[in-house]
Amino acid sequence: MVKKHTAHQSNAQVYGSQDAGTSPGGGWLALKAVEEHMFRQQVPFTGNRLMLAMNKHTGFKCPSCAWPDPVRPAMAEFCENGAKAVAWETTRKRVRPEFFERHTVTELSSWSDHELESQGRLTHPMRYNADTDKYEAVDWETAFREIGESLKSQEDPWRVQLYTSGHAPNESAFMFQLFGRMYGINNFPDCSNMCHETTTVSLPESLGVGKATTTLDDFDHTDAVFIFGQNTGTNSPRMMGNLHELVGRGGAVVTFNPLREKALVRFANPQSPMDMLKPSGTTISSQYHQVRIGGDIAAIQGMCKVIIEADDRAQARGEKRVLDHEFIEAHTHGLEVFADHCRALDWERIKRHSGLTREAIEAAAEVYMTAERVICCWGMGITQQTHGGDGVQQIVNLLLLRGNIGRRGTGACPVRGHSNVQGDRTVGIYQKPTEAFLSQLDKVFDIESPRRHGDDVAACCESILAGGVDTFIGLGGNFFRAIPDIDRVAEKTLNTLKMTVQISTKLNRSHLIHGKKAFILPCLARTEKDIQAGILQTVTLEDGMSNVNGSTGQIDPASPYLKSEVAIIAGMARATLPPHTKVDWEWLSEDYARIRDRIEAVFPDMFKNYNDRVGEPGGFHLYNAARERVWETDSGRANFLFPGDTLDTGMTSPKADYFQLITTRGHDQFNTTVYSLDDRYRDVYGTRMVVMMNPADIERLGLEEGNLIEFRAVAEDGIERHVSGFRIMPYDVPQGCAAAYYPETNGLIPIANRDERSHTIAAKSVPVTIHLMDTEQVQQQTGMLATA
Ligand SMILES: Nc1nc2c(c(=O)[nH]1)N[C@H]1C(S)=C(S)[C@@H](COP(=O)(O)OP(=O)(O)OC[C@H]3O[C@@H](n4cnc5c(=O)[nH]c(N)nc54)[C@H](O)[C@@H]3O)O[C@H]1N2
Ligand SMILES: Nc1nc2c(c(=O)[nH]1)N[C@H]1C(S)=C(S)[C@@H](COP(=O)(O)OP(=O)(O)OC[C@H]3O[C@@H](n4cnc5c(=O)[nH]c(N)nc54)[C@H](O)[C@@H]3O)O[C@H]1N2
Ligand SMILES: [Mo]
Repeated sequence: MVKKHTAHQSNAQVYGSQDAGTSPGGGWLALKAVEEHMFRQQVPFTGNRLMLAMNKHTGFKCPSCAWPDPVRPAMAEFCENGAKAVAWETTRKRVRPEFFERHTVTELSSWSDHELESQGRLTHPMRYNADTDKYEAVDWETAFREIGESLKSQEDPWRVQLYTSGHAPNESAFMFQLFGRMYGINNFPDCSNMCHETTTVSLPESLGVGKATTTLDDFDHTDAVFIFGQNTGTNSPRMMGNLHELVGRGGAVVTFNPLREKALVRFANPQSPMDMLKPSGTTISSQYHQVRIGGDIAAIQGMCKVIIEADDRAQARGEKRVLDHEFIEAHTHGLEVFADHCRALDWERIKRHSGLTREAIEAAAEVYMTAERVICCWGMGITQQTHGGDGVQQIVNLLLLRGNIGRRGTGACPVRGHSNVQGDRTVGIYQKPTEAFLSQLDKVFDIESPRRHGDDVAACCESILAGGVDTFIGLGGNFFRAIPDIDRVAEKTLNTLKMTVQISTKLNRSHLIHGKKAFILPCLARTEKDIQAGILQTVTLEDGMSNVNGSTGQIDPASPYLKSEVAIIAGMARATLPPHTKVDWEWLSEDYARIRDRIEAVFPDMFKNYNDRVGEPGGFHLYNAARERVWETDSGRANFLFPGDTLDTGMTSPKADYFQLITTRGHDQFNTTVYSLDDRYRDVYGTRMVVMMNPADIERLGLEEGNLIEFRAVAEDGIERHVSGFRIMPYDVPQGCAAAYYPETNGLIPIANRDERSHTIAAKSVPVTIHLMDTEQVQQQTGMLATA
């Protein structure tokens, strides 16, 4: 157990900040929000009944985040934001062909993302007509035939891009990659390239695996959880239950985040009657460190310095050592070099780059040293950084110091985003496939997959800009809203792409940023019954801790004209690939168990007895070598890694003339899907056009609360990027840092602003300057807002 330490005893110790509002995260407001969102989507009754089937063995998996379910779920195993996602998906509202008759694409382009998606579910396949500038209904066979003809006429297949959003289950993702490889490409940009790709690339260098080494059981047995750059209360609210429980049994939560995220400060668990009676909920973070943007590397190395020096002292005095030397000797490589680097670090530099005091870093290190078992979690605050991979590897270094990997109650826990983003990669959505995978795929299907590596999101965007893309097919998601440099890429897409195809459930921006030919192919959603050849189908998903589970839709489809993702991919593949190929797409799509058999054939160890095991309650867990202390790295050991000049994190000092901007999610959104304009956890209501700034910075720039400002990106490529109309909101954020919402700010982010190794877009440190809008601009803007 954790020894009592001062920070912990004082209940909540906050470094560098005043207190955050009085209402906790969660609580009655969370229950009220669930009701409201269901009511707005006109699903009060079916919604409630449906919710009981969520995350249950025979039910459907939540369409929201990738946090795992307990093996024995509660009566109602869902959270506020999962309920919002279900309400949004099961809405009674519909976008029928008549809707498109009434609105041209040009007109729809002036609508906000919220307005577009809130029209409801798509009902018919649609084809763009350039003469009328409208989408018109088309039958499925015609759509498939024309898509097939267009793909067949493509001289260079590499000018085609196949995008996957992490919502797609294993079965669709596997079919999609098979289609792409048989077509002859490895261009598989996916949402992960904007998300945890940083982890996928850097974690294996350290540990040999790219996935979490934890399971939920470890959360039940840990003493302390460190959370770096992950907004738990909004983005994986069910994890709040695990943190709440940990705090209840005397464990510690230590948070590093420039913003004081409300639920990580205090939380009232809606599943706990005791909590709901307390006006302020339960204190979650015993320490909350408001690190500067990109300052985690410095903060963690500072902690490592404290821990290593404490170990040096213990050695000198002949006392019990602080580091787990037994583990280090048996399992790791590179400690000495790393330890020397940390010992030599200068506190002034650590403080300047982390934005934290030495006392704060020492207090965090104290919790780490006294806890027997520690888990470290991280999210987009770490991965979406120009030195994101280094950040991930410093977290691993911290864990390795005391053998906090591969032991019950410990581990590295990247908190993944989309509900199947991890599974999509597992089954082959990858632009850099290994030879082992390709040769097995080729053997199973008797095909010849291309070996040349393909494009990720950054490369795909650059290729569009360079005129290198003719066709874009999106399996879910909202590519043309989620990407960086959105304005430039959109303009080029509209002018140069020959065809865009979007497989979607709801109307979004990516339908409006289209090629000369364009199709919207509406698909079944996860909550809906997917019946093929008379049989109700189950799909499978891998959560963020490698548990593979089945998901079976429960309600009738939003429209009789919808097809499943699998059937749509099969339809396109049949129409595109030569008829003599050996894959019987129709046969596969008639029974998804056949697809799972093929997945098992390609990955015989990982997916052994796939169809049998997926029927078991709780599904099955995929083997994770690092969890077993087997290190599949070049050195055959877990590596302590750090960059040469570690603390050069691209941080500006508070006096420098530009800011680092965080682009982040509000509480009422799922990525580019905006449920409402409120962000209850940050006290923002009725608008998303705000910039959160430190009061001293506002004053320094001669600005005032409520002023309308323009962001201008700072970039070396000489291209001007700006977005305007954001109101200044004084906020508890370190100086030199600012925060605004994604995707409203995506036009500001240069594609080159990305993690060096993985190319993950650095959406959490966008260099910008902030300017007061002049009267003319304000008039234009408010005019625009009034008409929008
Ligand atoms: N309800 C809901 N759930 C979701 C999503 C959603 O949009 N809505 N999206 C899903 C997806 S795809 C993903 S990837 C996840 C995203 O979940 P998160 O990883 O939580 O992503 P963000 O909301 O972008 O917030 C990142 C956090 O990092 C902090 N941060 C920014 N810069 C830094 C830094 O330099 N250091 C540190 N330590 N912190 C920093 C921000 O203040 C913020 O609290 O959630 C998933 N779940
Ligand atoms: N500036 C900035 N940019 C970012 C981020 C950031 O933090 N800041 N975050 C990045 C991250 S982490 C991610 S993951 C990406 C997200 O990028 P995407 O995954 O591309 O975007 P989403 O907003 O999740 O996609 C929403 C759309 O998915 C479709 N959809 C919903 N359910 C289904 C379904 O069951 N099947 C199909 N076929 N379609 C469905 C709907 O039409 C909906 O409009 O954005 C990235 N972009
Ligand atoms: Mo994500």
